[in-house]
Amino acid sequence: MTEPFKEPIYVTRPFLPPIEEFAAGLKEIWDNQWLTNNGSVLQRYAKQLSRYLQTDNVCLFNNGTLALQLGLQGMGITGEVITTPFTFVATTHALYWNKLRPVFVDIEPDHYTIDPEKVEAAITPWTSAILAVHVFGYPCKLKELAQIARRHNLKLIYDAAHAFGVAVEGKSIAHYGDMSMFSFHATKVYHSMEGGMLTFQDSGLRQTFDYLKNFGFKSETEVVMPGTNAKMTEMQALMGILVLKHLDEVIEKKRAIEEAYRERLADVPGIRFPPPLPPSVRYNYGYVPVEVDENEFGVSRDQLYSELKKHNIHTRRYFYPLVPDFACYRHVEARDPLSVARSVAERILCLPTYFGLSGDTVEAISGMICNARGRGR
Ligand code: T4K
Repeated sequence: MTEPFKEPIYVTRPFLPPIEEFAAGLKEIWDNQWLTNNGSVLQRYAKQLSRYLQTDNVCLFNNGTLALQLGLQGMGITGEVITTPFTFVATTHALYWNKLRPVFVDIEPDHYTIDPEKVEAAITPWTSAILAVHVFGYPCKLKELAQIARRHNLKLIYDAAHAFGVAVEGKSIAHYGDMSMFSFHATKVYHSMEGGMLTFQDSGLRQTFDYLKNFGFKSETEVVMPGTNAKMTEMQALMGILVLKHLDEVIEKKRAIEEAYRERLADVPGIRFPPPLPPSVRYNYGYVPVEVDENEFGVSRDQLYSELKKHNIHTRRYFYPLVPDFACYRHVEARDPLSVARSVAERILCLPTYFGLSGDTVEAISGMICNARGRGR
């Protein structure tokens, strides 16, 4: 039996820029004596993101969850929202905090994004929006969803928490749909420690989002709406600026890691990788999800997860359980059996991938996966 790793191997580790770069930025913040509330570093950061994404319609927040929650509020979404059960629970929480009713429909089996046919079948007179997720950074069925939204006069909102750096047909994924939310949490391929961003088509929304994240203040003496505090700090913005400088290297490293896993595990019965994305997609390689088929692999996904854990390899079962199976959402009436999502949630396992992960470690993890095969029989 192979020895466990001495240090834990996590599913991800944040990319950290050289500490000297961060220290130099801190000096500026110290000199300014300005830590938050739309400081100069944040303003510079917002401009850089606008340039990177080729849109002026960018609004920064202190995390992705509040960005999405306030985005839905600012857009005035009401009633029912058709959404995916195969996501991080924050997607649904953002609906809940707006008193919106989630209508869960199934996903497609290749890249786990919401199934457009199921979306169309679930529309009622109370539906006002579709909230789809580019899960693992895999683009949703963009054209089909846009057509459905247009046909039924619905807002199309993307939870793009995993999708910073992804582009489709030469355009950043931020340009699709009416609004997209990106998470800049430390665990993401691109991050600002904590952080979130909305991008949107209607530039009239900018003012509302700015009010909502700053208590609704219009001026020192005027509050125009019941906002909250969701402002990004100067230190978050500094980290965001520095990580952006290194993003291409980070993505390239993670691309090589995914390729190594795919090559090494290609012929292992019972381990399935999602099919390669079409050439029109520039991917960010944020996650390496595989499906474990117990019948072919000989041990279940959960057994493999535990076996790897014994070796100090901490894979994650993103996204299991499905959101509608959490206690706080079990009361939501199901209009769809969610059979694909249920089957994927039982089989999915995200393998470690991060900038500092060596090729030797990827090889060792793959070897341990191969060794685990059939052990449960
Ligand atoms: N929508 C979607 C689809 C999302 O996936 C998310 C967040 C959101 C919305 C909300 O966006 P934010 O409000 O978070 O901006 C993690 C993240 O906390 C969460 O941001 C992310 N999705 C989710 C998929 O993953 P956990 O509970 O798995 O995190 P945690 O703390 O277990 O971290 C995972 C591993 O990363 C750890 O085992 C070790 C490593 N790690 C983590 C941190 C924080 C580090 O090495 N260093 C670190 O600083 O949720």
